[in-house]
Amino acid sequence: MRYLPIENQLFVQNRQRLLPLLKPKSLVVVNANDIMPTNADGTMVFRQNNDLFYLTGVDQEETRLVLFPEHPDPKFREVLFLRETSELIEIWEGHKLTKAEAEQVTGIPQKQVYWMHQFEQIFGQMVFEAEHIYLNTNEHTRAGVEVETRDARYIDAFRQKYPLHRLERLAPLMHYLRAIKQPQEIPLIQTAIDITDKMFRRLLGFIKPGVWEYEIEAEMMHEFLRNRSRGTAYTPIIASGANACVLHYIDNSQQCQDGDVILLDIGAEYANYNADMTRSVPVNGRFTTRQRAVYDAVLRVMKEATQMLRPGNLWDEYHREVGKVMESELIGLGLLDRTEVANQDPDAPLYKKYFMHGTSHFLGLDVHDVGNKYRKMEAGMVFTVEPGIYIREEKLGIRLENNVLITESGNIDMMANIPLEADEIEAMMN
Ligand SMILES: [Mn+2]
Repeated sequence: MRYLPIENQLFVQNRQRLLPLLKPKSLVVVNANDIMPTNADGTMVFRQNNDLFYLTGVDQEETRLVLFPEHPDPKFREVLFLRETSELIEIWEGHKLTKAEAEQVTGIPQKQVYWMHQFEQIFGQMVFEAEHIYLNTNEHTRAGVEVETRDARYIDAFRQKYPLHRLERLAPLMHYLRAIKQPQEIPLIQTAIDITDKMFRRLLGFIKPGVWEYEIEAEMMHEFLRNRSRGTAYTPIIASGANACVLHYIDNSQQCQDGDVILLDIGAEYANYNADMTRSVPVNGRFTTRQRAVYDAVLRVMKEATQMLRPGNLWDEYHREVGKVMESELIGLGLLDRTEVANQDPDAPLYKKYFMHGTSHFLGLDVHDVGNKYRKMEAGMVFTVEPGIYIREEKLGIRLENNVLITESGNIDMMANIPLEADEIEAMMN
């Protein structure tokens, strides 16, 4: 792996934290992701299943974890299955985990690590002792499930073979655990953020009238890759001028014009963890009076929203409160009328014309990380805070986004080091 080794204590603890959430006599099966195809014999870069990674640290395809904490025989309480390597695989694909290495990565004793072709034989000694079988599905609220995952195929195969076992959903338990970041996860997210910081400082010295958005993307990639990152956490948005009003603009194909503001929604990946940053900077190094007014309005909303990310607060209420702050800023900018706002339909507030997305989402192994929005905010949760104002008639879109760790007493801005104030941005560009 490109990233530095992670102490296996994290994965040992994650498995231990799952156990009290299971019903009595439960067995859990978690599968790796597939290597996704492109065309012909082409494949995408492998991306591990985040739940499997969270419970094992194994970053390799064709891996399966089985947990059965109450199995009478201790050697069946944690079992890992790996792809068995061969000379052919060594020559064509390179090194795969040995059992000893798997123990090092996961903390599962190597006598409980098997090759995948032994699965049925070992699993047969486990499954009939279990009452409840927890299997994994993608329960992300925004997932468009078009592809059948390895987990989904496994559920079908399991049902065929063991039709009378009671199936349970693992996903809500994983969402519950993963929402609260463990102390060892914070430095991994922080590393992704620090790499993003380096990248942004580099871009501030590079952006000027005439550069193309894709040239900025190339600079970004250079900085990420030389810092042990696999690359971007998500498809980057590098959107100058009117492009910034297209919320998911990813073409990055236009030339940056003198007088435009460019919106950069870019985050690095590190060790499967993600940063999610947005900055909006003037292409020529100086905001116009109007651009600066909109910039400072977004920044004030961001600062007020950040104050509200604290233990005990509820997601929906938080978003309503941020909406009110945004409303008054939009009135101040002359974009909304005070009387019309007073008479608006509360279910369709007028501010949505200029700020049409949410302010925050969970962040972690997924960029839009798993977590339940009806759960009160708690120490250990990591959120983005990302207000924006998009004025299509002015070809101006400004969004600012930081990543915030909730603590017992409030929160820590994990992006506090990344330039944010307009004066600082301008100084660094000139
Ligand atoms: Mn975001």
